Amino acid sequence: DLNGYVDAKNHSVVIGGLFPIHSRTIPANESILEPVSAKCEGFNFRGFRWMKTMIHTIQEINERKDILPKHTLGYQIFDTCCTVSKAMESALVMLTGQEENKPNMRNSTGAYLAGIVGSGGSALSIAASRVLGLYFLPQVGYASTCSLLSDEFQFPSYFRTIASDTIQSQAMVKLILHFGWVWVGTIATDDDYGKYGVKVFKENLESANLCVAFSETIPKVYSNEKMQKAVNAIKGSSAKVIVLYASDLDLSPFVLEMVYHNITDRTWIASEAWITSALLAKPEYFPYFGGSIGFAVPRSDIPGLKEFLYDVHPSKDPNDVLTIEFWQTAFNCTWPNSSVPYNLDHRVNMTGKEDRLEATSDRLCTGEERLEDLKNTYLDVSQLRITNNVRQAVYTLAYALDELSRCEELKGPDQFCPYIPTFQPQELTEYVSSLRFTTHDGRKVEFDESGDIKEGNYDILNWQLDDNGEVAFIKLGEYTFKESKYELRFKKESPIFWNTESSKVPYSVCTDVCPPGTRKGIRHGKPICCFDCIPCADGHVSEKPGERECTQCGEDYWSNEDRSKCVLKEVEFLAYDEALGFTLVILSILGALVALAVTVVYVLYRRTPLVQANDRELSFLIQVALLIIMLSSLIFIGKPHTWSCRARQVTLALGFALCLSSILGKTISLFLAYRISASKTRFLSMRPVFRKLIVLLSVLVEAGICIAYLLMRPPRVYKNMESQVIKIILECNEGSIEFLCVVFGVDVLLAFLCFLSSFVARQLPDNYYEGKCITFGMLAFFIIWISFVPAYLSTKGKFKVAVEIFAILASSYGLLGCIFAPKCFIILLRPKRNTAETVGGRVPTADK
Ligand code: TCR
Repeated sequence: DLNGYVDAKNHSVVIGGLFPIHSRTIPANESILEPVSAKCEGFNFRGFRWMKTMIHTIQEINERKDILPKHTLGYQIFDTCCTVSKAMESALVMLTGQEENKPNMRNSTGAYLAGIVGSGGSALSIAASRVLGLYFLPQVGYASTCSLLSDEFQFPSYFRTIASDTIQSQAMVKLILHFGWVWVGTIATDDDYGKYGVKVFKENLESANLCVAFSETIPKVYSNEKMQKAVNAIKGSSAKVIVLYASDLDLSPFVLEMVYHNITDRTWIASEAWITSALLAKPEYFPYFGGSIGFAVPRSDIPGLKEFLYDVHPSKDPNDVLTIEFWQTAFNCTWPNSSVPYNLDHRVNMTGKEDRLEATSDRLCTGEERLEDLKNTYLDVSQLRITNNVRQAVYTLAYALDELSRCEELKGPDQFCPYIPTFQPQELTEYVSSLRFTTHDGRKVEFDESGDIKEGNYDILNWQLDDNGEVAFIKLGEYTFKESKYELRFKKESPIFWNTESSKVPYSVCTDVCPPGTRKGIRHGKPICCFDCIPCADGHVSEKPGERECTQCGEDYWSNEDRSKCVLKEVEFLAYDEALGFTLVILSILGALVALAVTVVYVLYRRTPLVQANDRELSFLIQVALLIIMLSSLIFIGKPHTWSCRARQVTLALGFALCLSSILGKTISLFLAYRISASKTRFLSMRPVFRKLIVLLSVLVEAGICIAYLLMRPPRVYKNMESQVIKIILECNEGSIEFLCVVFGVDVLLAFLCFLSSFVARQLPDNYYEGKCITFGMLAFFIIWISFVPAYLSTKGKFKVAVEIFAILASSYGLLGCIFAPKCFIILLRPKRNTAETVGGRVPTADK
């Protein structure tokens, strides 16, 4: 009791066909004990068209003189009702020739079964192919895309004129990458097509580092509980892009569910099975599914098919139950005297109740109904996609048979050649696997070792509303595959309709891309697309959005405020043009001028007793030394260079050495004078040459040490990065602290001697209080340099140098002030006191 068509009379070879002409079987009544073939319901216009196309193609082949000229093909077609059991049953019937339980490849009419076209859904093909594969009976699928069918060991004689879902799933991932989506949900029907399709899709998605937000199945048999699970997943997820792997027939309840829950603002990535489905592409569903994007088998035009399809009328054959049912369903009427029930529906609907539209339509069909007025999927030849695959599948078997029949022509009569109709099925399978032909529209058909089509392409379609308010499938581009080359190409000019509030490309992410300056932080137990954005640490940056790690800035660089860029560290030194530097420059120049002024005064009054007293030359030397010291502080200011680093300490040390040794020259003579005045001996008196010798000696020693210092461990410029992270402090590295101590040690020693000798001689009564002044000056000098040490050690950066300059200036001002200020005062303002008398007195100044 199988629905179907047979035209096998007078034909030596027959091609079997399996088509989903009904959508489902009617649940069996349990009281029946005897196994009977299930009845079907839900007339499927698309499947009916496919089947008609097969018949049309066979007729076309029979008419052609170039294919199988000596044979005519017959066909035997069964309705699978989209059910595995029906498909199995049909396959067995074809194999066994109905009643026999042993295959004889002969059908009931005695014609030889060459191969089978079909069947629709993957699950059915898989089931049928497991049986047919036992006998290597060639089976050519036109719509089954499950990746499992590529397995040549499980399905050795299965071929298909449609690409495997592996390719489609890859294409989907490419599409997702193209639009920059990261977070994608998947919904699949609970069958081989949906589950394997999503499996391959997920694998590809994950290897592209994208994530699956949720993965749900929609039940084949309506179950509210399972459906709600899927709906909740969609509602609760931030994924706005959802891949929907399902056949259109299984999708209707899901679509209604979307409408019921008013779930809009989602972009659906359609699988090939529903992207061009007339069942779903209705304007009333457009708010929910508009903007869907998917891959479709390329469209084709089949010459003569339209006329053939229109040539259908129930009055032609009263036994043709399918045509009668088609007519009844299409025109919503009952054909007179027919046993075909009208439009039954035993499905459990969404409310959970079984609603039987048992009643046949009251209206009787007249036979006058016009197909031209009908808007029906069956007659719509504008979207011949799978239909074209059916045609190619039939042609595949026909061409293979043709080559088989020509075997003798090709190989010569001596070779072993199979003959129609006595060939073995595996022989035809061989021919199919090496077959190669070009279709009427110029496409190449060739199978690879797993039986899949070798090259081809998909159309990328987008659901848009046309001017008539109908859903149109707008071609956005193509996805071509050939051997291992896959390419996604978009047409430039075609605008895409997006079903989003903004009508812009939807945004589907788990968490937003991390802005520059932050890095991705893993959330434990969450997919890699969900992360926290953690700000980079100081000195680390991330320049581009979405960076995984912050990179450390180079040595001379530091992060900017947003941590989005490395910027050159600020270079710090005591510059001339900043306030502090400038003040110090002024002070030192002023000091130098004062020293000069003193010299000028001394030169002008060089003949006065005061200047002459206690060695004029030494006074000049002191003034020169102070001048040098004052000016040497200038070397400390400004950007340090190697030369300035080397010059600064040495100049200072020499300056001090000169200054202090000259002072020492003076104080020693004072000291001696004091001793003399105390002991009344002139013995210890010192000649002026000796004093100068002291100076020379000290300066020479100091200079020697300095030269050794410069030669052995010279100071150099040093970029100090440790003391402050965001700044580079340019400073002078002293080279060797030991040397520096020695260098200044000499100065300290001199200073100490000066102090001691002047301290002893401070009581010496002279009118100009030379001893007291020097003692005082040396005290100031010591205080300044002693307090310098902690101040210097506790400051940082450029202020260190400033402290040093302060000490230098203060100490030299101190000396200048203490030693020369009182004298200049007398010279300039109290000239009366500047007389030999007063000077002379009891003071036996040892000079001259
Ligand atoms: N492969 C599906 C069935 C299917 C289909 C279709 C059914 C495909 N394309 C178009 C109806 C209309 C792709 C399967 O199950 O393998």
